[in-house]
Amino acid sequence: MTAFARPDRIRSLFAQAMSDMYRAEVPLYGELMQLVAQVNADTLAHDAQLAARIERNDELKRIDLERHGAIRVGSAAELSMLRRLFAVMGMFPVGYYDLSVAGVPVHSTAFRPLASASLAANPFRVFCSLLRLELIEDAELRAQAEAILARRDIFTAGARELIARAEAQGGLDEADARRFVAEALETFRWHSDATVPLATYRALSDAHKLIADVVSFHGPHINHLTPRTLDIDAAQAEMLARGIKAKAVIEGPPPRKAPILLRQTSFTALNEAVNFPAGDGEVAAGMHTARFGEIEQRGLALTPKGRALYDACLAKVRALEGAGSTGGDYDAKLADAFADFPDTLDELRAQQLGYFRYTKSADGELIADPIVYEDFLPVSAAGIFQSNLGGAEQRAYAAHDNQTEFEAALGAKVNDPFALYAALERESLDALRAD
Ligand code: OOG
Ligand code: NI
Repeated sequence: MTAFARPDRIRSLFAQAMSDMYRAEVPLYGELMQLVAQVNADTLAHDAQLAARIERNDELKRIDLERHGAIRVGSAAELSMLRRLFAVMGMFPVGYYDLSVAGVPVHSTAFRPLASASLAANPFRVFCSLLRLELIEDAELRAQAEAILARRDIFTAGARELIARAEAQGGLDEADARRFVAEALETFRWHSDATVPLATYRALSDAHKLIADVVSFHGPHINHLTPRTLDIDAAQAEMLARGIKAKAVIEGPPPRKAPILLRQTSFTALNEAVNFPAGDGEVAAGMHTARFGEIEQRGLALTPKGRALYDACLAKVRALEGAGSTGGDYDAKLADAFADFPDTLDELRAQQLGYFRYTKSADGELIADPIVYEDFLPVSAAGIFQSNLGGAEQRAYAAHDNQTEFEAALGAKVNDPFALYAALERESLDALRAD
């Protein structure tokens, strides 16, 4: 019997293929990658403590690698097939995100590795959103969107075959794994030819730009890839210095001595030429904005208690701002709102606000390192969505979260992120006791 390729390896091959494809399609993204690598090298050169921690936690080799990408799909059939596709690469749904509260008609999960060894091998994950067609008010337009989506197949025949084989055999051999990566990649490719006439695109776009993005194309083009930076303020400044049009503000918590959760910023989506079918083999020229680049800085994963404090602090700023993070003196208000959030690792740990990984140094001293947050933040995600849909795009939806319906579409329950972090912490303690 030939041995199966490890899912971690298939994910690495896939992440590399995605990165190469996206760099070729969106050259500005290649520049962003270089910029981040430079900022990370500078940061590590100036912060010996951080460098030691990163080395200790086995993160050094993968530091400038892509952390995540994002796609948006239109139907339960597409979402559940994606779940099966990602499982081949050791990526499983974690978390439920309701973005309708922030004016984006989708709900989402993130497919990612779960075990610490897998995260260390390759951390790549994909934020995946499902369009909530029920939020299209116009019944006729809703039916039309549904019919258009029902006609497309976003997976190649080869991908479907290899997914079924992986499930039946319990894995793929090396040759099949390579074929699988090539076939899976096709689902994420950009298509400059739309599947709907310009008038339909416009009608969908008027309902919400995101609806047009999901419904009008052959597949769910990857809309961004995101490397991890160790200093997002430096990276943002460098983006602006290079004339890259960065988002007005950084999403997430304010700058801190002890980073928590996730801070993110992006460069504005490209305005790209699209051909719309116009009958008799003719095409009409139009434009679409979908694809952008993003960077993120990750910090301590918070416990439910820490997360509740984070949400309360963020809510204070959003109450002041109305719509949210749009610029002005947002940074000062954000810093104010988080003034009472403990900002040393010792305090965060003493108050049980975050999860830690415990090890012992050579001379027997207990070391508590922050466990890195591997997931997403719904308010930040909505901010990223909005800034890349032309800024003003926002609707008030009366919807509420519907995890049950999302999981029915997915064909599985999503993993609870808190339980995963708690398990990582416990694992480290168990390993210490076993010594
Ligand atoms: C996804 C936006 C969410 C993030 O990093 O929070 C996201 C999208 O625009 O499809 O990627
Ligand atoms: Ni993102």
